[in-house]
Amino acid sequence: MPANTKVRIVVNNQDPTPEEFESTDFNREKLVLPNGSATVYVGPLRAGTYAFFGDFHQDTAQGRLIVE
Ligand SMILES: [Cu+2]
Repeated sequence: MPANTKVRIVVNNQDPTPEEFESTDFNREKLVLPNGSATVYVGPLRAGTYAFFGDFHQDTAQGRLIVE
């Protein structure tokens, strides 16, 4: 995503169990219902790489947000 810009991210949960979209790097936490979606506003952020994860499935649900 672009640096120094506020961005709207839509998180889709494509299975029948709840998940929580979470990042300590950019300080967000939002429940995503089974087969549902949630809107998260992120930024403005400086250029860099920011980690996020699914709090209920941290063994596999890991991602990186690249800001440039
Ligand atoms: Cu959490």
